Amino acid sequence: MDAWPGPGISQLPGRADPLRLYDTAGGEIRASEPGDVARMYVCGITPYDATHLGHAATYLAFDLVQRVWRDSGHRVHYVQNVTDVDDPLLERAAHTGENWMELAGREIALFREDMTALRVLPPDDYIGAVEAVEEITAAISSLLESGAAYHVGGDVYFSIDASGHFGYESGYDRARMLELFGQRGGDPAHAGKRDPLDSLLWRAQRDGEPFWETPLGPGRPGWHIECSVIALNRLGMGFDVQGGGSDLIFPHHEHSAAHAEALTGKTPFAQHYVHAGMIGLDGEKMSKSRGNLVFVSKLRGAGVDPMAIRLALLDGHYRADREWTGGRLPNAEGRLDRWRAAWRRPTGPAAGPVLAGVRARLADDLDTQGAIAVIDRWAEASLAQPGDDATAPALVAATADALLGIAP
Ligand code: 5CA
Ligand code: ZN
Repeated sequence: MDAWPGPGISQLPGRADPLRLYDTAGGEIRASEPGDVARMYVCGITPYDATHLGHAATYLAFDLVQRVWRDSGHRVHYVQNVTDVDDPLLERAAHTGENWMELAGREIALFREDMTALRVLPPDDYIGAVEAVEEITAAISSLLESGAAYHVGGDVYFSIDASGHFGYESGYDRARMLELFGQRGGDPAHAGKRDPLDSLLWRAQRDGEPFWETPLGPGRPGWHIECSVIALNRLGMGFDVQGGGSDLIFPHHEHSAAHAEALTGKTPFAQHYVHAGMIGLDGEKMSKSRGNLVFVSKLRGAGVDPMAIRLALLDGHYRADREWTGGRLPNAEGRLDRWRAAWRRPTGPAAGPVLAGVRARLADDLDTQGAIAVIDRWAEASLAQPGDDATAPALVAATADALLGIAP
């Protein structure tokens, strides 16, 4: 399906430092080492409600990954899915009486608008589960043939023993896995499974649910195999970054990796598993099921500058769970005003150290707060005592544009 239009990116002199990122599987910050083309997969939305600030924060983190890679001279192949058929979407549609495809279509359109307004670089391949049913069923057939998958009635399950590496991505112990599996869409107590942690690959047709006629029979794909196959078929094994929020560490990314590893006999699925922290409101994770949401589209509708939303979300480390509080937006608006006032001045203090400083901070596991502080110091100095460098305001504005995605 179509993604959204990409914002232009200012060209900067010189090159970024190599990007170092925290890898959940390794439990450490390590350099990403892409080839000419850096390859990234980021899990997309389940389109049953509008984009909230938690989603936005997660997509912004991976937007910065792409910006830093590009600044260090890589081309980027970026793939994102849309979980446009799955239980939460169907449940919401059943609840409101809306057709599930119409609901998904509307929310995807709104997501595109939000991403465009926030100047998030679009994926090269934006793929709905619905579009990928054929490639997913082919993969499931192959898992059945190799014995990595088995039938429970008409459904098909993945055996966690099949990849030989199950558990390395999250590093969680079995008790924690069981707990999270039950909370996050799994069915640990389902009768007939070989292991409670085995996950659904294919759900045979049920009354009132959408289905596809396939070689596996009528039914629809499970969740983890969707991301596994969409990523694998476009990026190949061993791609550079698999991304999403920390609520996807287990079971989603563990199973996606295990599926692909069982399919190909190769490991790892991704070089880095990168996870953004959860944005909370009033002490709880912002989530569609809890209903404690602040929507990007609502803020935009109220006339908030999307660049202030962006800056507010970047003013916190991407990996930290953090609260959205009332002060964040006014704070970001004030900062944006100061930056823009300094960019409008004919001269400013030298910008070279600002570019180097922002690059260094972002290369260090996306230290956006550090990067923002570098620009803050320059803007404050400029507003107090403009200096005499006539190229500086434009270069600092270009730095903020290219690396932080903030439009001048
Ligand atoms: N469609 C699946 C992924 S394949 C899914 O998780 N969709 S989602 O709409 O629920 O979430 C989209 C992305 O936003 C995921 O990466 C998820 O981890 C992230 N996310 C959800 N809630 C929050 C939150 N409160 N804070 C930060 N990120 C969040
Ligand atoms: Zn996913």
